[in-house]
Amino acid sequence: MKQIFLTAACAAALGLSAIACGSGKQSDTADADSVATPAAGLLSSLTDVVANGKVVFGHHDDTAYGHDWQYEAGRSDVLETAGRYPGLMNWDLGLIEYGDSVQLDGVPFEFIRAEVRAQDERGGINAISWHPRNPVSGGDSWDVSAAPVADAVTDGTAVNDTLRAWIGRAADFVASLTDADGRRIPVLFRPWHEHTGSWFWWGKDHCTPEQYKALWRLTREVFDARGVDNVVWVYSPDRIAAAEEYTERYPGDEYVDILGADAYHFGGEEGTDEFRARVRLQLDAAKALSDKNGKIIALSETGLEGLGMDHWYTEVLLPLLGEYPVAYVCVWRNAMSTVKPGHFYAPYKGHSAEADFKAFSDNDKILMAGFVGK
Ligand code: BMA
Repeated sequence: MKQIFLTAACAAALGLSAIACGSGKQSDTADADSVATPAAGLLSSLTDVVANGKVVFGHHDDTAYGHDWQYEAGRSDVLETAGRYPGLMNWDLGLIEYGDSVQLDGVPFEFIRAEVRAQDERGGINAISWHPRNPVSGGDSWDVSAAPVADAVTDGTAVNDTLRAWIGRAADFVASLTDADGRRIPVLFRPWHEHTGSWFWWGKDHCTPEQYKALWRLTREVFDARGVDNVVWVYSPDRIAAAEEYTERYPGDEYVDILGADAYHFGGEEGTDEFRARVRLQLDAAKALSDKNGKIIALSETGLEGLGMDHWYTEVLLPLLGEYPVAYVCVWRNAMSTVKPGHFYAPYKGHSAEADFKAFSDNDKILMAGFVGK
């Protein structure tokens, strides 16, 4: 990943959130106090992507496993169907909070560290999501039997101590992602995602807007106290009933770099119109905020589980990407069929949507690995 030097003014022009850019250390004099962060380099690349009318294609856990394989060096269902690795790979930190060595879907953290570096070396980018466990019930992210956010954001409580420690472990892992020269590799980080739904313990029915915003502030506080400078922060609401819901829990421009949207296609062919409407409602809201604050936007998670439509990529996704200046789009994982049958979002070798996916990835607009620095 190319490194760039920026002044505070440049960083502001790029829309980089204040703290990631080293606020507090900045001055108005360009030479006196230029800042160079890996995060700024990544944001700059993505700003170029948007300016050139392109979109980076991403896939979760791309090289960890696929439809019928796992942990085979160099393998990727996307590579085997599109002919190239995705431009973005997403990795999830679930269970890092416990200090475990393997994340929630069985991927070793050391594997993730190596793959982040490999993806960086091939001219692609990396993103990180996090499904932490419920700090009160001990259940998973989807366990909403206890609502811990109110206590978690209140200093002096046991849950606050726990969450600070958990976020600290996530921050330490992210800070430890380095290239062969020891330089930190920038990543997109998308904490507390899909909070406009109520399926996660940080979701809308389980905390107030103020508490949710405080959760972001707490997260930034812990990362920034450690000097983690390789994070581009992504805000990613899921479904909303009206545009106002997109901003209701927005933590503020100083905490966020990219305005994302998570939106899945449900119900196969029949669900297409509903999916389009949902993506448009969310991206219209992201775009409206972006018009005010200059941040770039993204379709941070999407997909059609099981890919039951052979032309979904060229006929549903690609036209939608053409309607908005999104920097990237990321589809979810291809679980091994023996572990979670039918849970895949990119085709695999021999799947009937293979040719369509290849055409999608070959489209001029779509960026696969190798795009960085070009
Ligand atoms: C969900 C599914 C689960 C997985 C979780 C975290 O969308 O893919 O099987 O455990 O994400 O990666």
